[in-house]
Amino acid sequence: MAFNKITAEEAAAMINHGDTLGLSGFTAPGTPKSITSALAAKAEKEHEAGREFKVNLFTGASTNQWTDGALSRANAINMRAPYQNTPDLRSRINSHDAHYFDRHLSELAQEIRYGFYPKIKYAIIEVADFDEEGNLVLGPGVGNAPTYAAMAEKIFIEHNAKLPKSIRGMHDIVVLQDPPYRREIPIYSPSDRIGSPVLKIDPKKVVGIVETDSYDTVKPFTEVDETSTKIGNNVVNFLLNELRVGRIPKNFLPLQSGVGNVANAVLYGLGENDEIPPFQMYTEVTQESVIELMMQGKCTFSSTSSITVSDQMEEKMFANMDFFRDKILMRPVEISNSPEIVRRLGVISMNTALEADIFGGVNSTHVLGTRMMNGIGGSGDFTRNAYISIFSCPSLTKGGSISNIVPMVAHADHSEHSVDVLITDQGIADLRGKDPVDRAKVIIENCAAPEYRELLWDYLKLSQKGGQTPHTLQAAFELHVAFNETGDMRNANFARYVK
Ligand code: 0RQ
Repeated sequence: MAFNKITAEEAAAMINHGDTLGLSGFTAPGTPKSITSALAAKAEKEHEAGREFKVNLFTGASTNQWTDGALSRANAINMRAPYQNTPDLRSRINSHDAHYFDRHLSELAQEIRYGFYPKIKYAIIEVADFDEEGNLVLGPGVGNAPTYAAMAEKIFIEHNAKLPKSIRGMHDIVVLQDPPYRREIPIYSPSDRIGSPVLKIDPKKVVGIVETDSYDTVKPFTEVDETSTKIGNNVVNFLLNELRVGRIPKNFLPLQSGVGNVANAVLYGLGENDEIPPFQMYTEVTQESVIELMMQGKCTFSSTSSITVSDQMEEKMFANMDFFRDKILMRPVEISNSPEIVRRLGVISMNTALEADIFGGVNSTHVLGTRMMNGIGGSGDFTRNAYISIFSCPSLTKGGSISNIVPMVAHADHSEHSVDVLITDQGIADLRGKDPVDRAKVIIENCAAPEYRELLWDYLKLSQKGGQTPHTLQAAFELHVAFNETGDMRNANFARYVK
């Protein structure tokens, strides 16, 4: 059965207002590039003609400029899950044009199968290769592609000429059985394979295949700044100490790492340290620093849902697939982020907070408590189940007018029950085994910036009669209120609450 070759515009013409789309990929890699931009152009025309046009969009995580970027500029997104990081979509979400629900990444696929959300009309799957029996070789990002392909009424394929056929063998594709038939996931080491190298789809569902030819345009890596280097060094020192005293086994444990500057600084720091043995990753995103550590022999394996690297690095990797084929396995996000596996393997999680409170609560998502930044992503999947869960962030933001250590987080993503260690450029707060007041003392002393320590001590003193977790509720957001009113948290004043 030969698939119909169609243009992106022909595909977009078939998609109607109100349809629900499920896209392959995880971050930019593996995400379709052409049908979504044609759809954005169609939406703009529909809007000019005075007609409503929006689609529901389900992905693996964040996407690319041709998807969240183009569709949100065209105001063509209605429902959106589970994660995003695009400025245009962020504005649409915060102005309620797009209805975003921010989910733990490991959970969305099963919830789609459970029937919690609208039915997927079209899956759009990017491939490196395919045959007409419906065996698809995915690109450098999987996300929820297997579930979307299985649940969708119809499928569009985007065949990207930039992707080498030799990527075949780097995927481990499986769709879990749902309760009451779910069994254990038989992964006992990051490199264990449990599925197929190809995504098998029903060829009868394929409406058409669109040819594309583009890298993922992930921003090239920027130099690690001074604050990130300090945070990175503190994380490395913490892990080294755990290793020395035997709380981390001698051959180390698999690592999960968030993305961005701090994550890169940590990974480079681990790479440079001779006392840290070569390690494996069980993570959701494999970024540039990990690839470099692989080439140096310091990272020996990465289980992931995507390879998120710059175009230059993609080109280098694609020319060298034989080297990487036995070092990376890309999985659906319900496996890469599976709580069961994270707990079993003893994964050490390392994620970034926007702000943390003096008791160990973490806000990963909402700037000053109300404006969505990106989403919880996989941070909860890993944090809640980690062997040791680490959160890090700079102690200060916006030139010191914001302290990232506050009395009470203005939005709670990770509670103190899940956060083991908090690390900033100032130092390390090991929260394990400490009651709330002792956590507060170590966080204020070791993690807050010096210019905020007095204020935070003032808050703790003010609240000392306030129960096991001593808060003064009317003053808990004094720092946030001071920022909103004066543009600087340093103008907070707890004296006015003293009776
Ligand atoms: O604002 O863009 O205006 O400069 O927030 O902050 O310091 O650039 O931090 O890029 O490392 O992102 C938590 C958002 C950190 C990210 C978060 C302002 C700051 C800046 C961004 P500007 P930075 P990073 C793996 C795991 C959740 C998902 C996750 C994230 C902007 O790590 O999305 O962990 N995490 N996934 O100025 C007000 C504060 C602030 C603040 C920073 N306290 N108050 N603004 N900012 N702190 C990946 C996946 O799941 C796919």
